[in-house]
Amino acid sequence: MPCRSCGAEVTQFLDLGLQPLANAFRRADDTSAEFRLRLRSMVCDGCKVVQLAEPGPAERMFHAGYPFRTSSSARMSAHFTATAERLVAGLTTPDPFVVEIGSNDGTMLAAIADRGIRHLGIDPAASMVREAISRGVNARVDWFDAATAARTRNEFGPADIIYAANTICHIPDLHTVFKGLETLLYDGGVVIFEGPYLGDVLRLVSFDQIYDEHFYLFSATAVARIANLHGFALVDVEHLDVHGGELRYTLARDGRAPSPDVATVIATEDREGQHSLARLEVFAAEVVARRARLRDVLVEEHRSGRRVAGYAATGKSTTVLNYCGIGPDLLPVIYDTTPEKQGLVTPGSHIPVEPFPTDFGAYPDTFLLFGWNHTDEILAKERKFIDRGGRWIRYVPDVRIG
Ligand code: DWN
Repeated sequence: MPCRSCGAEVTQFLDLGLQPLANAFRRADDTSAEFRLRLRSMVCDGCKVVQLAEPGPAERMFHAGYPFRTSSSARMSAHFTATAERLVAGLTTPDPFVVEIGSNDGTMLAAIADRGIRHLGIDPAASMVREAISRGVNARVDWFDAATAARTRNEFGPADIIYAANTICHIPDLHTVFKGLETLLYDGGVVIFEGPYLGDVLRLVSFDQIYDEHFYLFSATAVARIANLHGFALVDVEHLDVHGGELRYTLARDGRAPSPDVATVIATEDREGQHSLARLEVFAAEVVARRARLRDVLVEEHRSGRRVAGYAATGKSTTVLNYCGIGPDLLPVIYDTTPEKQGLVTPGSHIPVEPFPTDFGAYPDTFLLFGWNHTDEILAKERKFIDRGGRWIRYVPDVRIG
């Protein structure tokens, strides 16, 4: 099949089987059929981008009640406040305009709004747009595409910065995204976006980063090639230690010289053969082994009579639960802070999601840490559990219990 980004041939290297939509939490009594997508990871022979074989139904994935909120992590809230400060520092025109694609609950734009800078958040999740507006953010329910970009430019003028976090990799049709970027961006402006990094997924074997919403798994090599296809240049790249390892890409089309970091990261990716079938097939074999080890540890903990619960019903956990065949028999409950998920069951595996117990005595003996990308924040929060001898089952960067 052709690459969705450049049309060249793609090759499959991983098949996680039929998986439900990662954030399709549902009522326990909902017996309607669950949409399932065959999660197959491909690599493109042309632009090198890693992508899913087929996209999920966007309108079912990013609906009005989309349950993920950026502010569910204090660490991420701080990250986006710092990001806003970085963006503001880069503004040069007298009356700048900042656009965020996938603005979610307005965590990043709230800091821009506080400075009185013209801005617009665009997000298809109406519930999150309402939250953003309640924080004083100018946000609208919409998809970002060429038409939205044209309307936005007509209304506000060109954007100095177009920013997106964990959004561009969620959009299979990059052509309409780049047509929109081309239309909306001021000639001397920049596009800055960040998302899960292929290099970290391979290094950590964090296979749970692969799910319907993450249509692409970007790298500097792939983003540079995709940018060039659309008249942009990758002019900076920065590694971020958030969400399990991400890259932040800066694109421009004003002929500015790229940072040396771009060539450095691309050379590293080339040296590690990150886009080679040989390397990707090693990753696929490690995923199979990781599944077996995680199941073994969980079954053993269950057999020992110790009470086990999941920690954070992340989107990523849907892949772990369904690919590893973990259901309520092995994991009776997952605790999560998101009200929109509490009282529902997980996609496919149908494990109840509950608020964290207020009575510490109801805490389990062991947590299966689905929120591994927030480990520091979570361990600091759960000092009492740890001091009481509570154990953690982890599966990234390897399977261990302790
Ligand atoms: O790319 C995406 C990332 C940015 O966010 C989206 N496609 C969907 C989402 O992925 P995720 O759900 O895996 O994100 P997190 O931030 O790894 O997990 C969020 C979930 O974890 C929320 O339901 C809240 C929960 N959580 C918790 O219960 N206790 C999170 C923290 C930090 C906690 O202490």
